[in-house]
Amino acid sequence: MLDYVDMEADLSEEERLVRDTAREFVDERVRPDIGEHFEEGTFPTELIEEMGELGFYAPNLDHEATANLGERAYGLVMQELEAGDSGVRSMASVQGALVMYPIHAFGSAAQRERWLPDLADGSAVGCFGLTEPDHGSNPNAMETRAERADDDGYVLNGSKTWITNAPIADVALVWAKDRSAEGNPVRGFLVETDREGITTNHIDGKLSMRASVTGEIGLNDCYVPDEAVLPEVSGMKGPLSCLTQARFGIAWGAVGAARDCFETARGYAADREQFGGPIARFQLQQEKLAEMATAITTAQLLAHRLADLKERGELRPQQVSMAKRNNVAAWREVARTAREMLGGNGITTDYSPMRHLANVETVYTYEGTHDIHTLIVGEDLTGISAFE
Ligand code: TGC
Ligand code: FAD
Repeated sequence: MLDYVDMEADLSEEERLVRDTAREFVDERVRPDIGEHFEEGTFPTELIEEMGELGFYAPNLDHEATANLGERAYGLVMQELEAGDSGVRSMASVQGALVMYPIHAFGSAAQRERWLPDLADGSAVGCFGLTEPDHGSNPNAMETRAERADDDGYVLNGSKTWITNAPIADVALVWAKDRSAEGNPVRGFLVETDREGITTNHIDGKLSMRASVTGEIGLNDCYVPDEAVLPEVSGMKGPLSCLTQARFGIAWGAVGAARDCFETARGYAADREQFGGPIARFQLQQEKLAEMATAITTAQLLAHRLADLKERGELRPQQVSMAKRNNVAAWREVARTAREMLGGNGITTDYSPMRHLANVETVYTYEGTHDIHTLIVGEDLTGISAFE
């Protein structure tokens, strides 16, 4: 398995164990059926509780319901899950980084008690509703609104789209503008999906991230009590800090997906014979392998460095943007090259690169598009915002 500069040597015993557990889970439970799920456009829902039992949801949170691992171990789990399929990593990212993290960081004691154990073991599923039909890259312009219903509740109206897990979620973390407070700040609302006034529709026709459930959320006079509001955060800092957690996981996941493409291409090149010998002997093919291995190693180093900074509490969101941007773009290039090295066989679900190549179009777009991360880093470097 590619680890060109021997990062393995720096892993603790616990980190190796966690990485191996996730790798074994992917080999045994994801790889055998994932091509079929991708073709059929279904998510292997039986894995939801299995991943909970293995502690894959928010293992980096300090809580009695979670695995209480460090940031590198968390990254390694995301790396191995995405080597299987982005849909599986997405499931863990949404549940852990986008729903459990904000409940842990900004929730009340009652909210933590109600949701964290069930989300950690996968008996409940969460989703994160930020994007709207007319507001993707600029969620601050959201139209979903919360209005005071009476003295102790809110009524939500609006719609969210492209929401991972929405059709199978038990709880939706909906971000909405609070019309009753000065400046209409964005607040987070934990909405049970069996409440009156909330509907979720399945989005069909995806040609990317097919082994993942995606949907819309409709809010039509949906009443929620005050206890549904995340009390400890107000403003865009709430959703954006969740995105920082998830983007960190994606920076690691990209390494896993790219590595899986590389290993598939390397193995294929050694076996496939043309002109009287393996295609791996051709300099053109070796150059492709060298380029891929270098890009993956660079991405891997960035991910490991991010984990160190995060562990020390020194990680800045802009550094996460740089890593998400670089690592996903590297994976996109690697997936394309690996697919090419497999010739005609490369376009089928018998091999992983084309599936990863289709998936990366989503990952390149969600959690902040490549362009948006360029501008975040650009602002950090110049002090001038391109968004205004
Ligand atoms: P801005 O004025 O820059 O900041 C508002 C406040 O937020 C703070 N902040 C952050 N905090 C933590 N992490 C970050 N990444 C942060 N970015 C900003 C900032 O310090 C400020 O705090 P304060 O205390 O001063 O109020 O915010 P803006 O509204 O102008 O944002 C600009 C921009 C473009 C960077 C932001 O809107 C953005 O990132 N847009 C991209 C949208 C996006 O990523 N959407 C993702 C939707 S969720 C998703 O895709 C899930 S995929 C599921 C899966 O993984 O499967
Ligand atoms: P737009 O914002 O309309 O962008 C269109 C194009 O314009 C892009 O190329 C973009 O880079 C470019 N652009 C936009 N602004 C600028 C600018 N200022 N400068 C230069 N170029 C710019 N969202 C959630 O809230 N929760 C989820 O769980 C979730 N899951 C998703 C799952 C899938 C499969 C997909 C595809 C998306 C998901 N999303 C989710 C939504 C995702 O975050 C958005 O698609 C993403 O933020 C981009 O928004 P948009 O699609 O509206 O594109």
